[in-house]
Amino acid sequence: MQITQNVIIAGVSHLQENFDYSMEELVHLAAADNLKVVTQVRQHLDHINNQFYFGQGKVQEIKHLAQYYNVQLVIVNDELSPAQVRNLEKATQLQFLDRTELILQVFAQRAHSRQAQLQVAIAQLQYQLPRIHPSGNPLDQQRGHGGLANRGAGESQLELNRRTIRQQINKLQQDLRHVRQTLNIQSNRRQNAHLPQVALVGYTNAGKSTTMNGLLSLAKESADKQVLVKDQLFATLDTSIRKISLPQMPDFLISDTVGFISKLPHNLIEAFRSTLAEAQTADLLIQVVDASSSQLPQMLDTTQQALTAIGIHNKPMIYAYNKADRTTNFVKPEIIGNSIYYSALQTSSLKTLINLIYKHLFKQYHVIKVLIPFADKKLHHYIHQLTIQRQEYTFAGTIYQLFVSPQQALKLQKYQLN
Ligand SMILES: Nc1nc2c(ncn2[C@@H]2O[C@H](COP(=O)(O)OP(=O)(O)OP(=O)(O)O)[C@@H](O)[C@H]2O)c(=O)[nH]1
Ligand SMILES: [Mg+2]
Repeated sequence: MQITQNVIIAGVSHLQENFDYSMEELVHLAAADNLKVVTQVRQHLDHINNQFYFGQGKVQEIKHLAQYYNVQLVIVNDELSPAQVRNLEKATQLQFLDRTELILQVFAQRAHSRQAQLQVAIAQLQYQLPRIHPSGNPLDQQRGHGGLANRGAGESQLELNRRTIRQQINKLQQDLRHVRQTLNIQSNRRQNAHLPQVALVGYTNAGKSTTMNGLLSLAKESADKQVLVKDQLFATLDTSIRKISLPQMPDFLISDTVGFISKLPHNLIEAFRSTLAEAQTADLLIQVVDASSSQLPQMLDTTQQALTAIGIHNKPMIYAYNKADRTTNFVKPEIIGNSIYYSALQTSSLKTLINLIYKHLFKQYHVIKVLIPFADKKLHHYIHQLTIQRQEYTFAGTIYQLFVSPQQALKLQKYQLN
């Protein structure tokens, strides 16, 4: 059973776009970390207070509310400076967690594979590195050096701790490289290196994994190929790659990966760079967006920013506006240019989506007919690696109807019928 701790969330609406939504999102993030929000504190400030982040009066209000609700933990909807955390904790005798740290904790909880665990651990240590302090830091306490009185000794202790953390990061990075070398993902990709690759990307909880599963069931893949779907933030942390094989069409690979969220910690994007590598090498991205969300423009923006941060520019993209069934008047899927309006829970939607994918991936492909003499075994073998739509035996040999790329067509030019 999960243990739930009660918390207060607090935010300053200073120049923060979509403040209300980001506070709502913070409630979900807290829930994802088994924390229950009992009340919210909001403040409008023109300037953030350097010392306390909030104004002094608000700090006292938080302290009193915490007493009233019997709460020990406050989550702040922003990244705080190490000094702000210290000052807030000293002034209130409460514990403060910022949004970045909360996201890191959620990731740490969700990380099941060794790769994800290592990636999160690295991001957490990188986050801690500039934040450790000679007094009151967890490493000091572990070593029994809490609250060093001597300033000189404190500084050297601080350096020692920083060095220890850096060494830990290096060690974890080594382990990570080792884990990646032995990962299935890579061997899967190597085996299928010749296949075109599609990557699902987008905001967390948009329905990427549901879309992946829908496409897999269209391809009649067995249930064990399905990926995890859950109505929670960051259900997926690892990348899964699957092959989609439908009759009479060329195969392609599809990958499902971790989702984005606004103010996703930079360290985390860095740490998850290799998990997101599939998106970098993909021939086509499908950006899944929750069409039923009032925050749609911000979600598109956040995804765009995250893609830019991992160095993805100008990649062909299908905008997949999912959960259309939750919007009014939705009956069937609709394609407008590079966008599809659909529901990942509806078979006709998935068929339309897969056709759109084929149109993008195989736009250079066309249908040809070739006549191959029976005796040419090597050529028959080659043809059977291509997409055969029909075949017919005649006295002169086998006639194949093929769906081929320009290069494949060139190889078969002299066997082509009319
Ligand atoms: N009504 C409706 N619900 C959907 C649709 N697609 C997905 N969902 C639900 O939305 C929730 C999130 O779906 P996921 O597929 O796990 O979303 P995701 O984008 O993979 O999320 P993360 O892995 O957490 O980033 C689940 O409860 C799904 O059942 C849809 O078309 N319509
Ligand atoms: Mg998912």
